[in-house]
Amino acid sequence: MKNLSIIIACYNEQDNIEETVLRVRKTVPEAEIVVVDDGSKDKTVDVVKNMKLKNLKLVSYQPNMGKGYAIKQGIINGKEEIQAQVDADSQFPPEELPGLIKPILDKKSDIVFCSRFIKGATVEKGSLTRMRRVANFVVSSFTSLLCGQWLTDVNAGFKAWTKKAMMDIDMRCPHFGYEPEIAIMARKKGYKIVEFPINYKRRLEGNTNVNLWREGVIIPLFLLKTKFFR
Ligand SMILES: Nc1nc2c(ncn2[C@@H]2O[C@H](COP(=O)(O)OP(=O)(O)OP(=O)(O)O)[C@@H](O)[C@H]2O)c(=O)[nH]1
Ligand SMILES: [Mg+2]
Repeated sequence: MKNLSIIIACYNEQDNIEETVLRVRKTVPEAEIVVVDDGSKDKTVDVVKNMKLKNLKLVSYQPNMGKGYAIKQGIINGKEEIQAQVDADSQFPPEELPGLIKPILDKKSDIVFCSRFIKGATVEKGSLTRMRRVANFVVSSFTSLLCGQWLTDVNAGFKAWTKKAMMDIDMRCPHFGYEPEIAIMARKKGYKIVEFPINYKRRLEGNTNVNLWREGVIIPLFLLKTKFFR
């Protein structure tokens, strides 16, 4: 696939980033890969620089700004018309990229969200705590109410879109609320979202960066602002 940019936003992923980049390259050899290092404090940047792969772009800055900000840098720096976002820890297997972008190639949709909770999806044992499942359900339901389309897994880190739609949506959220923001703004602007079932795995190495308490307060407030004041 030529006209494809893969965006990998990462924060402290020195033990995972190389494997994820290589798996992406193997799956979609002709795609551009844009790694956005969001102020990592470990050796993520050195690992990527040492890879010396063709068509691999590194965007790097300090300090850490949040995943939403990083994804936006990936969208702006990715030069191709179709883009996909892949988490750096390969929990969403990069091998499933062709299926993820298919609805866009078939002109059935502008935006694809993967889902761990629809027919055809699987979740590896031990990869999701009960607390995370509940949080996901709450965020997805709240987002669905605000955007008027039933979405089952808004927080999954494996999505595809056209660059045109995303530039129009103009994401402003710097933190983890960027995913519901995309959903709300997409529906406001008339873009279609479809869901794609995924086989979710355990994180390769390292720890989660998600702080449920922090996100639980900030995200709903940001979404209400997005819904009613934009
Ligand atoms: N750019 C950027 N990326 C981040 C930040 N926090 C997390 N990420 C990336 O976002 C992805 C998801 O974050 P994780 O910490 O894996 O969250 P999670 O998958 O819900 O939690 P685990 O199941 O423990 O992996 C990973 O690729 C991270 O590297 C951040 O502050 N900035
Ligand atoms: Mg993860």
